[in-house]
Amino acid sequence: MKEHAEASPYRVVDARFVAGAVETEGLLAPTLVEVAFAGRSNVGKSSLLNSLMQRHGLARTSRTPGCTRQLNVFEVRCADGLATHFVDLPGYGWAQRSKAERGQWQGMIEGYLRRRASLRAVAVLFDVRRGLEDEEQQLLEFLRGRREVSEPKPLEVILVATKTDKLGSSERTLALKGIAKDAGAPVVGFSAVTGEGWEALWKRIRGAVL
Ligand SMILES: Nc1nc2c(ncn2[C@@H]2O[C@H](COP(=O)(O)OP(=O)(O)OP(=O)(O)O)[C@@H](O)[C@H]2O)c(=O)[nH]1
Ligand SMILES: [Mg+2]
Repeated sequence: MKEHAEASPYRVVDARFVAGAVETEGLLAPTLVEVAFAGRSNVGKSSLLNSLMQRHGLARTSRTPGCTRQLNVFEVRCADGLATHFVDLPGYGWAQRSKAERGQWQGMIEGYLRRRASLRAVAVLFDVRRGLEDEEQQLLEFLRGRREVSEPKPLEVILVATKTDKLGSSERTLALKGIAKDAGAPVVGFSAVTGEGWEALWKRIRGAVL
């Protein structure tokens, strides 16, 4: 466990797997507000979740893209009483997937993002070395449409550049600045290896769910 996390008021006191579903209809009725984590396959969604929740191996990770094939819901509780659901979404853009499977993914994810009333924020993850590509732009466009119909609070979209440990510090700073400028929005740099961005991301999440 990371020292910074141990000392933080955001310290996670309980994190558990609640349920998995292959379609939105299979999900339990929401009992807590939710934050979903989306991004292409292999970008590091499940690793980031384990890091945020301070639990190794709770969300399954793999070097092989396409590891997470269903919506996985986790319940997280912090020392100060904050409770939320985190939803690990299957990754998109997995080249080996058939067209039918891609269509299925899109239907499932879009259905979830469109209809889930308890959804307060979506973290859109992308590799810091790639930035925002077509798929991310499409997802952001879709979320902008969804934002407008959210009540009572607009849906928060949190841009997260993952695997920042793969770049040297000056390259990393430049890349993050460039992406934020292009996106016209702040970007959280995150590394599941070093823990960089842990507190910054929790802050954004708490701002959306509280
Ligand atoms: N260096 C580095 N590697 C990472 C980081 N995060 C994830 N990885 C690696 O990237 C690979 C994919 O990570 P996952 O967390 O399984 O990715 P995912 O986005 O959940 O993938 P799918 O479930 O297939 O959509 C694994 O080999 C991880 O160890 C990071 O911050 N730094
Ligand atoms: Mg995964």
